[in-house]
Amino acid sequence: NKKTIVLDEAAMNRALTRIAHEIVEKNKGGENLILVGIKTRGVPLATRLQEKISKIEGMTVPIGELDITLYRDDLETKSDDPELKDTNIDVSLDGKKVILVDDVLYTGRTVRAAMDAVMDLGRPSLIQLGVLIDRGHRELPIRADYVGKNIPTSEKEVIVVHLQESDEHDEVGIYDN
Ligand code: 3GP
Ligand code: 5GP
Ligand code: MG
Repeated sequence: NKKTIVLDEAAMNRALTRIAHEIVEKNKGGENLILVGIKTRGVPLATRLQEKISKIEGMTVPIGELDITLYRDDLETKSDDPELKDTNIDVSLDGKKVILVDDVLYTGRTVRAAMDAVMDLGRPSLIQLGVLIDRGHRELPIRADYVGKNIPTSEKEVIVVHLQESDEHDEVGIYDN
């Protein structure tokens, strides 16, 4: 179980700065945006993007949270449908541009569940997706609009995402199991 570091703190920060710029470029500013982080590590990433957009555009884009989990402990198995456990979104999504934020995009099933949850809450004008890492192996026709880094993994490899907020330092690594 060898580890290869693919993003260090500086590289992660640059990637998130770029994504913040891409978000405001694509959406012509920060108006009507809401960043929705998928728990757990999508939430601090959404907060960092909020801060960066605030520096770029001088406005605070609202943030929401979705808790979507697999109903099993075995993370190696990816065939179960993730389900919505909890929602924390205070603002109306009607007419909003919803930007889902997650750490790793893999099969796409979590994002599918997140889109269902968002659509149940209101009628957004559009939904976009930003992820820190796209590790491939999609099982649904889902892609990210904003990607920190594409890391083509084997099915056996696992991406480990450490964030300052939860893990004391910023680092993304690949572990081969
Ligand atoms: P996160 O909640 O901080 O995003 O899914 C629960 C946690 O397990 C996730 O953390 C994720 O980092 C980690 N994890 C590692 N490998 C996998 C995997 O293959 N599938 C899922 N669903 N989570 C994984
Ligand atoms: P998907 O539903 O696309 O298969 O998986 C996405 C979710 O599972 C993300 O929320 C992510 O946290 C987690 N995930 C899937 N694969 C990995 C991985 O290799 N590393 C980490 N850290 N998380 C993963
Ligand atoms: Mg996640």
